[in-house]
Amino acid sequence: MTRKSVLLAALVFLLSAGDLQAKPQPVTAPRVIDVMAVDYAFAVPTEIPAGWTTFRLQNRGREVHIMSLAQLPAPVELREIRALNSAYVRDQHQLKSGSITPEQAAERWQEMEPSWWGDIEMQGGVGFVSPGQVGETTLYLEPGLYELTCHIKTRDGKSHFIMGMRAHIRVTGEGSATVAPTAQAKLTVSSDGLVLAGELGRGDQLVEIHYTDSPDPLHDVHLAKLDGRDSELQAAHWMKGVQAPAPVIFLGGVGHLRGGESGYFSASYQPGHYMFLCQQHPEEQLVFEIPEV
Ligand SMILES: [Cu+2]
Repeated sequence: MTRKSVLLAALVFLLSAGDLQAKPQPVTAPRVIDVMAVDYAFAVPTEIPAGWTTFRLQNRGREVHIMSLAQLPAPVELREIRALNSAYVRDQHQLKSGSITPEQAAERWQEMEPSWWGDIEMQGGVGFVSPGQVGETTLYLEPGLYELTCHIKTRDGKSHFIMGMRAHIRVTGEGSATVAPTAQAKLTVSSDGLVLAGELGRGDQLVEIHYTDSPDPLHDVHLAKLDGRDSELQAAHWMKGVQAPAPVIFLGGVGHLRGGESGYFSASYQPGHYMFLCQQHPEEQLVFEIPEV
């Protein structure tokens, strides 16, 4: 190549690079990630791109499930969290079988609790989903390592987490830009309770769940289809133990997010009564009716 052609090639490269930079990045709807929940495991992809993401959780099991999502602090490696989970599960099995005492289990946890344990951040997730139902929750994901867990208890009182309902997803920095979906209604969650703005009608509806800053930051939102007079009381009571079976049909929701953040979830509404409620504060309930017309 002559000096002139090298310069020309460099000029073409610079022009095309400039051209690339000037092009607006395509913006897409949230990416849909299918998650299968069975008794007692999650089937999920191991790696997904960052951005607005819809988790579509199909409950193919016979017990209700939840998909809580937590972001692990940056230095934590996958093998580290897996080893910690395995050691904890081993101790819980030994505790159940009576081969160690609750004091010994607590002592072992104290010894292995890593310094970063308190830095784990809850990042929403899909609320309670009853068998045969699908929960669809849309969240914004930053790159990092995430843990998915279910903390429902079996009919004989064992945690689904212990039984194997835990998985990890690495969220990478690649992929096209995504935008948040447009919701039909907004549910604001604060220490004052749940406030719904907008009308919900029949059919598929998307609700924005917005968490405000709160002195007690642990809130979550779940949607239940009510059936019968006492079912709202039964659902609120069930929240204290979250042991299968559930007294109502759960249709998903949005797990805890930081103050100021929103997640979205869709459900198909039929005429009848529904309730939004918080597991952490079962007294926070919002009952509403979807009319026939
Ligand atoms: Cu479960």
